[in-house]
Amino acid sequence: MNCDYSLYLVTDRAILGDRDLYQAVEAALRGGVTLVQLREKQISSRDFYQIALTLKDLTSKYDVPLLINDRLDIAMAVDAGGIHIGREDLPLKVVRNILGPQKIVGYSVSNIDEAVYGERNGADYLGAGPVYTTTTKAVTIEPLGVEGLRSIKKSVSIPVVGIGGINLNNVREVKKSGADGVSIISGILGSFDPARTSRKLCDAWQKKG
Ligand code: 3NM
Repeated sequence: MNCDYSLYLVTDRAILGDRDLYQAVEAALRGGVTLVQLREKQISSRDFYQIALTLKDLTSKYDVPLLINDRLDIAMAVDAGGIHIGREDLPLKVVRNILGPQKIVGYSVSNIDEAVYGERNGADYLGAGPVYTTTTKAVTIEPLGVEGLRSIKKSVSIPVVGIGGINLNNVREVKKSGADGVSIISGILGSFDPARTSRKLCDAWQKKG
C-alpha cells in the first residue's frame, strides 16, 4: 500500500489528561499529520470499537488512513486502513493473510533481525524504536539513536518510521537518518496546541537539506 508515513500520530489518552481525544486528533490533522494510529491498552472491546469508529470518520474527512494498534478484530470491524502490530501480537503472516494486500500492515522492530523478519513476512512498513528515551511507553531496550535507525533503514527496502522520544528538537536529525517518517505521541499530544506543533513538525520534515 502506498502511504505517506512522514508525520504519523499515535494516540494515547493518558497523555491528554482531561483534554478530548477527538479534538486533539482533529487539531493534529489540521496541522498536517499524514497517518493516525489508535493505540489503546486498557479498554473494553466495545469502547475501543466506538472510539475507532469515530476516529475513522474524522480521519476520513482529511483523507488520512487510520491504523489500529494490535487489534485485528477492531481493525476489521471498522474497516480501518490497516493495523500496527508487534512481536507479541498475532503473527505478521497471519495478519497479512486475513487483511489481504490492500490494507496497511505495520510492524514494530528494534533491531536488524526483526526488521528483516518484518519485511519477509509481509509488513508494509516498520516502526523502529525507541529512537530516543521515552516515558510514554515502558521500554527496556536501549535507545537506538539515529545511527541504529539508519542501520535498520539500510537493512530493508520497505519504509521505516522512527518512534520514541521524537519531537520538534530532533525531527530533522531523524529525517537525516534516512527514515521515511516519524511516529509521535507526546511530541504532538503533549503540546498545548497540537495543530501548531504538527504544522511545525511537518515544515521541519519537509525542509530541504
Ligand atoms: N513504541 P513518544 S516507543 C508506542 O520503541 C511506542 O516501539 C515504541 O511515544 C517503540 O512519542 C513508543 O511520546 C512511545 O515518545 C512513543
